[in-house]
Amino acid sequence: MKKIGIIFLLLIVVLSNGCQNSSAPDEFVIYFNSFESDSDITGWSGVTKESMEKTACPNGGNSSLHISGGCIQPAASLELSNISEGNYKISFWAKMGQSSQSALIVLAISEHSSESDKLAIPVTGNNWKYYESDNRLRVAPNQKLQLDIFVGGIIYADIFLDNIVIEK
Ligand SMILES: [Ca+2]
Repeated sequence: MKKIGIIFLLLIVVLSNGCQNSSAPDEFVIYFNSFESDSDITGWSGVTKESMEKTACPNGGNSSLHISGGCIQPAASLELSNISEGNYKISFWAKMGQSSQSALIVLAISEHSSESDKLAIPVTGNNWKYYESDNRLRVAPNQKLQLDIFVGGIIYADIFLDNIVIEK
């Protein structure tokens, strides 16, 4: 019985060490949105409660954000303040309303237009697909992040977005 007890204790030590290692991630999520309730559009401009649609990406709950546009300005935007300095990346699920359409999802430093200060991810196709930025965006102290959804140019287009994650 004693041996079993010691083995059991060793097992607990090994398991708890493993837990300690995995509970110290160097990345953390600063923004997540699956657009499941009316309050999820808080902070967004160009978006209303009617922008929520009852379609979702895999493991994305029941609804998503549906944005349409036909303008070269962003159809919808979100500004994030109180961002600590660091390197940020973005991921999300998206699909276009029609297969011929496309959109551009841009994560940028607010009030900045330099190409190096943004992550731009083109979205194509009308099936749900996972998108992730290849690079990270460097945010200096006191800078704000802005997420812009460009959809449609001269021609009208619409996009569905779900499970947006911005992480450091
Ligand atoms: Ca959702």
